Amino acid sequence: MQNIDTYTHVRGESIYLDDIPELAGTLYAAVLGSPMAHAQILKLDTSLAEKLDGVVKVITSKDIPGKNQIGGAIPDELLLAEDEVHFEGMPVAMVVATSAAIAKKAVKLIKFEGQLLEVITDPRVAAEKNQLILPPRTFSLGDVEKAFETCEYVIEGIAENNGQEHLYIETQGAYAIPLENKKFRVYSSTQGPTAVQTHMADVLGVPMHKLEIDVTRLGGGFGGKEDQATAWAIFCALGAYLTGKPVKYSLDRMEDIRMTGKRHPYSTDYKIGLSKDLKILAYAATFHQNAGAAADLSPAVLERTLFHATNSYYIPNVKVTAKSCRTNLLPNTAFRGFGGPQGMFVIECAIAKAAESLDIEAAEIQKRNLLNTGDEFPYGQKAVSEAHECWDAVAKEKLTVTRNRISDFNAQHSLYKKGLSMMPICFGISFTKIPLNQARALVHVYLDGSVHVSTGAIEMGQGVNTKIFQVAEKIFSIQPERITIGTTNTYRITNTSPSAASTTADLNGKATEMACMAIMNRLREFAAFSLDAKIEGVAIHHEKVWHNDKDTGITWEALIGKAYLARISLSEHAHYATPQIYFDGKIEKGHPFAYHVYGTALTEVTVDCIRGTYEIDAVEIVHDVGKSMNRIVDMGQMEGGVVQGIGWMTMEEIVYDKNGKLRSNALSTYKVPDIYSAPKLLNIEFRESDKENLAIFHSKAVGEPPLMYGIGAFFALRNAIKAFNPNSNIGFSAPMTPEKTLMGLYGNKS
Ligand code: LUZ
Ligand code: MOS
Repeated sequence: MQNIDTYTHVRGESIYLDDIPELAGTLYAAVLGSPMAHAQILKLDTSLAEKLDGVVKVITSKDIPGKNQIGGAIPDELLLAEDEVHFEGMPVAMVVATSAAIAKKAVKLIKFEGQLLEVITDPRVAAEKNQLILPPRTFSLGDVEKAFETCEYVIEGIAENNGQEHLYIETQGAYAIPLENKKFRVYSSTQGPTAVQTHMADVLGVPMHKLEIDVTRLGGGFGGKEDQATAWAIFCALGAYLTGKPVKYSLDRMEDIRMTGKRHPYSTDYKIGLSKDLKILAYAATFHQNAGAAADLSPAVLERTLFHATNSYYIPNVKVTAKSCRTNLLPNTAFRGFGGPQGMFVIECAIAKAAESLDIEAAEIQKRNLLNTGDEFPYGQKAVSEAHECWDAVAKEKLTVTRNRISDFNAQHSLYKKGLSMMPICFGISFTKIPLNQARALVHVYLDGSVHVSTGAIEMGQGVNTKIFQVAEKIFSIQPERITIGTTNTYRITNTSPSAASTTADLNGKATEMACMAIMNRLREFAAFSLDAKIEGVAIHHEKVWHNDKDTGITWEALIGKAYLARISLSEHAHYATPQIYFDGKIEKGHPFAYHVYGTALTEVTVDCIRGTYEIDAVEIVHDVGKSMNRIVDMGQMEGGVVQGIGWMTMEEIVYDKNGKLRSNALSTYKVPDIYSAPKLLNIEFRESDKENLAIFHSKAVGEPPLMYGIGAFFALRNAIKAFNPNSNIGFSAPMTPEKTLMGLYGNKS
């Protein structure tokens, strides 16, 4: 089944925030971001801006009716600066005007003067100064110190990864409409309507029930709108509250890049110990997460780094510690993988370095240490593993052939070199914060037999509404034309978890399944009663009521009509909470994930050894899907994820200067993969399995896991560089840009 949005997408009829018709009298907002990364505010003069024709109001922290606070887990984030600014781009004041152009012009007329304070951009410096968001956390298994003593080989090093700009096609934005009695309806491009509603209630000083947040769909989120859509929605609501007029703010691309957080850069020390037969006996790492200037989701991201620190490997002795370090950069936030990719990158660096020092292929170490079913993760959960199956499927078909072809090629070419890498993945599915693993669905059947489904799921291009649609279609067994998926609305579905953690289809799909089942059970009971038949013999499918497999002549529509007259409820609100999961933070052990997703990618690259440029020739993947409920949607998620991961690992480079100024603040200075830099061949094989799992219709979550295949590109490039210059001094610092590649081709170890 194709994505249910296909028809309106290709016709340009799909509704995004900017497509919502505006009411007469709508005003437009723009925000002044701090020009300094860390400063005491000496002067904030808005008088010139206020005088500009068309400006209705200039708003500062003093105008906030409720609390000036939008922090999530930790209340450390102001909506508008008061005495100090902590990062460049931090909102300082907001203008509301009769046009967006006037609002932007007025922002430039606000005078900001500050006394510069010390700017910290490096997480290690922050850690030395004890600028931590929370105390460090450690996961451990076995006894690493003792285990290192017994290791034949012990290798240490440093790994660094950079951040990543989300670059959702639709920028952040919102549209707030004031209603009667201090009620507001707010359209927001958010992954988390409840986060918007909660913090908006605090800032406006009104209860949550006054706030209706409504979302039709997003033009992408990737985590960037899990927490960080909130501020923009509140700015609009605040403007609406203070002016009594509808207020809209749709950020332009540069505002968005300059004022919103990104993936977390990390700097990590690692140590890995192997036995003579290449078993990894011990692994230790200390992660320094660059959180930026506020906590945002950093503690949760940090936690997932620890959960995925051993990737797809069983290691009996592990000690991994992570520090969330406060710096004067944009507050970093959720991004597809949510700290998992950062953790997995480091263990792959450790394995690659060990392999290089032993003069073997990394794959020799990787394959000997893959998880088996029953192996324990450092956090206590036991694996139900597909790691070997996926690895073997790729290795058997492709590894030897590719390796041989590459060595022939490299022998014949002196100025082009190829490299390959294997990248196994293992990603845990569930919010690591256990209470978030719940969802609700509200299903209505109308008198004509048509169906409306509401859930807490946000459609952001990932196809979740298509999967929810399939659930309703399958349970009711009715024609697709009869079903509509509604907007995500806080008046229909309350207290939603953000659409995140790859869990959206599972959580909201299961709630939908439950609601539809409840209605169907009532209908079946009613049909049996009307037919004076035993319920066991009665079935409803293909728009008909059947008795002992014989058509009774009662159609779906007739059944619904009769059920209504008999006063049977045709609506249901269902609640789903993932069973079996728990986690004890005191001992850092538990069973936090409903299940894991596995897979392996083989990546092949060619480096131009004069220019340092490169091509990704091929990525061959075998991916564990459970039982895919929608191949097209799943394939789309996988292809997008792989390419986004490759971008993070190769060409996307976020650059701040020493003063905390973002230099890569536009698409002229920040490069994401386009069709030319995408892999020439991207081959994804679905590996289906009959094992039980907690996924919706056994179709495993597919949102985040494929991103981590992109890590393989980094190591394939590294191997190509080493093929040209075995003595290269290339480090473990991602992204592997063409500049770094060129330096690596010609820089030698001393
Ligand atoms: N968001 C979140 C996430 O709040 N908790 C998580 O565990 C998570 N994991 C992945 C992506 N977003
Ligand atoms: Mo996400 S990183 O699942 O919002």
